[in-house]
Amino acid sequence: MFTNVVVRVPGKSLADGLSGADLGKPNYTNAIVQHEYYINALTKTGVNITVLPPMEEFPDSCFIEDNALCTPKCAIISRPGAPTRRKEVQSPDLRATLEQHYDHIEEIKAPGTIEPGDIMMVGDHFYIGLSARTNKEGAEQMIGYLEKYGMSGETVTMKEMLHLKTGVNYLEHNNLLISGEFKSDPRFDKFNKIEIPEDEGYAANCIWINDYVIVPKGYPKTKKAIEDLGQYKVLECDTSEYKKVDGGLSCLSLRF
Ligand code: CIR
Repeated sequence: MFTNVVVRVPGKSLADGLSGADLGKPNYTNAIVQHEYYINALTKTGVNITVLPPMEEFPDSCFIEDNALCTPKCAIISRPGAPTRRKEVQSPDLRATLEQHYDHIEEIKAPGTIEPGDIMMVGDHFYIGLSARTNKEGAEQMIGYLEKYGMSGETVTMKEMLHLKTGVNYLEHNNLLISGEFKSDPRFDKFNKIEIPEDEGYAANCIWINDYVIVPKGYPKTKKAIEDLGQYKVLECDTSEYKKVDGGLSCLSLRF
């Protein structure tokens, strides 16, 4: 059960966000409309939403998921691996917002790097992808903090995807959306795996919030597969402007 969500409105600089996609630059006006729609969808799930203002100096700062891991027991401020994103986490409004909700706030320190897009929560266990953004030192520090508060973590080797949750996302009830390189990883065999077809790979990044699942708009096979599980209320959200800078539904919020 999540009670809180934090989002950050994109700035006009979103057009300069990091991107490995070949889809052109995001349109700011459309991005704002899609962001408002995202907030509306979140509102339907019954959570309290904190909306933080844009930070023009950081083009990728609307992808606030990468700024902190918010667990039921503590928050851990990250240290992004992308140099242009490293100082996002120093914004006073991020810390102030976390302090409103948490007695315990920890921080990842150099030389560790970690972006929580690489972290998937399954109960009190956390899978941490070792990606181009998250290094072993960052993952080890994170696991140390998780263990300090009675939780656990393990690392997942990755080769292709930007973040772990680019390709694998837990929808509670033992259901796991899984795509690409993770399909053959035996560590995920214990889950009810919903394999995302290659042509809908982007839709592996859906979010579960209180038995709602938000699915990116335009991926009918994935939407149907989730609806067919019969366990969720499914909402669609258009994130096409964010896709242009490698962002998806989970990246756009902290949920706790
Ligand atoms: C980046 O490359 O950092 C951003 N353009 C996209 C971040 C996506 N975040 C996420 O998957 N958690």
